[in-house]
Amino acid sequence: MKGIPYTTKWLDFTDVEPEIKKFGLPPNERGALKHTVPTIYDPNTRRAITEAFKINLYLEDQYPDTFSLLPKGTRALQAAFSPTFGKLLDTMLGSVVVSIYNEASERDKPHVRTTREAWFGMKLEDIPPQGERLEETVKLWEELLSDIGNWIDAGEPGALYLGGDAPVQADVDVVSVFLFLFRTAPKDHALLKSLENVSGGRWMKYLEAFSKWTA
Ligand SMILES: N[C@@H](CCC(=O)N[C@@H](CS)C(=O)NCC(=O)O)C(=O)O
Repeated sequence: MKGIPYTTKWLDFTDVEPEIKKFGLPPNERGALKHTVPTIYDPNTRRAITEAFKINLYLEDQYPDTFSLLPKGTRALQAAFSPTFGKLLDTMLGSVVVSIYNEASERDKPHVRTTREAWFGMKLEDIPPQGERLEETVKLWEELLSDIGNWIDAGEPGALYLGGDAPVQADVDVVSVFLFLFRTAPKDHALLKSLENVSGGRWMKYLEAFSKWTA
């Protein structure tokens, strides 16, 4: 989105920790995992930076003339949005873990199973919500979507994004959760259907607006 040239090195889950450790980075400040992707290495400064938000701050500081996702004056409110992003992600995560496990390489499967079972405190196959738990999940998901939609509407008239007529980091957080869900959830999953149908399909338009970056 910032127009900075980059290449991606894709890693198996099993290789994430040992590969990231090679940069001599300290363990993550947040989350259950010590070393994670995304991590970047910037050959211009010979610096490695890990954790999404820190990477974003680094890129803002290092490349100030590029498109900004954290414009000055929006940072406090974007920080206030962060717990909503966490809830949105947590609400959908349980619905996709089995698909991720199924898609993982044979080499990765034990790692994916062990870490996810430890996080959720249950057997992998029991994690995806069903029945009453699924209904509660959909309700929470729709409440979060409704809050986010109302906040967008409370901005400039006709605004498409939380950032107004251009996306900010909070929008990237939201659309990333949607893409994660689309790419990993079973095609007929209730969360996907609700994303497609609530609020007159506004979230499909939102995804479409991002397609120039996400295609
Ligand atoms: N706090 C980190 C969390 C990143 C994270 O959880 N990354 C996951 C993939 S999205 C990961 O590297 N997982 C490796 C694993 O599951 O072993 C951040 O904000 O970047």
